[in-house]
Amino acid sequence: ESKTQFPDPSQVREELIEKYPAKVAKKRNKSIIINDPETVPEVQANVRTVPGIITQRGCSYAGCKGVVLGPTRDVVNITHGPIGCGFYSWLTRRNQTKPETDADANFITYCFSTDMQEENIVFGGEKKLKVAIQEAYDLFHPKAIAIFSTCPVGLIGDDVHAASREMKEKFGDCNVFGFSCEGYRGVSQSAGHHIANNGIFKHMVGRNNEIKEGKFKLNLLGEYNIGGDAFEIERIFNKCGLTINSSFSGNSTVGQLENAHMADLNAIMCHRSINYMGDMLETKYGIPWMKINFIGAESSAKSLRKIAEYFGDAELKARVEEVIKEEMPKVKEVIDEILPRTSGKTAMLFVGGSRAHHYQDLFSELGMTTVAAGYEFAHRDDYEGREVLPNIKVDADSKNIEELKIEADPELYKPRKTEAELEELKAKGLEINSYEGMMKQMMKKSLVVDDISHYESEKLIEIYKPDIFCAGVKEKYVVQKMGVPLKQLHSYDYGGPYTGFEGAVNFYRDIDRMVNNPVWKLIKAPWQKTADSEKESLSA
Ligand code: CFM
Repeated sequence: ESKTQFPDPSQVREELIEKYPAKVAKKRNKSIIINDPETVPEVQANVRTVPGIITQRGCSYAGCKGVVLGPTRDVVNITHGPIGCGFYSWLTRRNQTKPETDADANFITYCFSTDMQEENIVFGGEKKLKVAIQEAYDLFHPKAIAIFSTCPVGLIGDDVHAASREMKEKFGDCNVFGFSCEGYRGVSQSAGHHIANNGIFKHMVGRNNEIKEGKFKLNLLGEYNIGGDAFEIERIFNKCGLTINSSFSGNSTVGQLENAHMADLNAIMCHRSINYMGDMLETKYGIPWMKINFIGAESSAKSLRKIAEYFGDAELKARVEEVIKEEMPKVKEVIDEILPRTSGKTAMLFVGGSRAHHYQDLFSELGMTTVAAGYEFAHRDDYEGREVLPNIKVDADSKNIEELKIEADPELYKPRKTEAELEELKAKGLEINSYEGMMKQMMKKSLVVDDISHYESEKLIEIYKPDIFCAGVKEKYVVQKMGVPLKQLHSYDYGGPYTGFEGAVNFYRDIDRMVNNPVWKLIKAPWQKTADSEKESLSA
């Protein structure tokens, strides 16, 4: 059945915060926003979760080691800490990689950790760390070894940077560097992204000046190849004649990251996790960045056109149009089949720092409405837009450039476009060095909730009874016991890819199977049980 009447959002907000103590209610009120795409309201984001609230968030270590560095296959990533952090970040993100030859290094399937014991906590763990680095070097002779600090490392004061420097000097042919990404830093995994970006920029980018073949070279930023997403983008790029110079960091190699400064454009998928890299590459080397989105068939077509417009080459533009024409019919065919069954249904998306936005495109292609959405750890610019909407303050850590003392490199700085050319592209509606954000694209009066709590998600489900809820594995089974299917947008529930044209088809089919599965109607949600027992007691 199609839903056209939605609950009154201000009443919903009241209900969500009514059980909280006054101080908590006041704070949460600033993160629960009624959307207006015309004049996007301010959202409180990237602030500390109130202790005691069950949040969906992860930690700084997860953002640094798991998210940004994790997908690079030929770097040995050593977790310095007790074994749990290493173990639980061992391939659980489903980031895939494809070595070009059998001889190419691939350490992704390994889990490296110093496995700190009580003794190391009491007497210090640096010695054990250096032994671990030596062991990794002797066994694998990798191009690079990265060290990731877990919470106790910061508490006891092990200097992972000094240990890394010492070992790097000793080896001579292996780049060793550390990250102070203790889980408690910042308020979420977002701090870890920032730390990772700074470290990669400092220790890797610019070490390899190789000029790759290809007329249109771009870096794919913020695409991590979850469920093979980057493979589908690569397939499409190859057809169009676009070359991925380096990928941050799905299906990437050390060599690629070191070569990032040789591209002509940074195409950013996930702005939240990698915007720092975009800014730094622009400042130091003159490479502009552009927001793209390959989640959704229409969005993929739009993104390809944006990229072609940026390069401004007639042949490329023609080829892009050909590819779109070739790819769209199979997408259209599936949409035509599925749309009558999905149209009018509703979705809620609470995930990460970019997918809660991007996946709305796929749902709207299925004729479904997003009634509420929010990020776990994004910043205001991911909601409200960055540099495109008037009167909205940018909080995209532009300070970062000054703090790291990043200036144009006199040898390698080469503006890829003149100021006039950039202005011209902007006039054509291309988002150059800017991002519109989630709210501009969401329905008026939809709810936007930052860092949603477990309690709030249950309440929202009770009030809206959405046809599908999108979050992660921690939420999945609780939500499904309420009679609502949950699609994992982090791991894709073992599915994917969901990018590009073939990915869109995969997603349509998966969602059709979920929202039209009769099994959900056989489950009684808690509120249905109460309603029934009340009815019974009334009639008794
Ligand atoms: Fe970017 Fe990501 Fe996301 Fe993210 Fe993540 Fe992820 Fe995510 Mo999970 S980098 S912000 S820290 S798109 S791991 S691949 S799915 S929360 S929405």
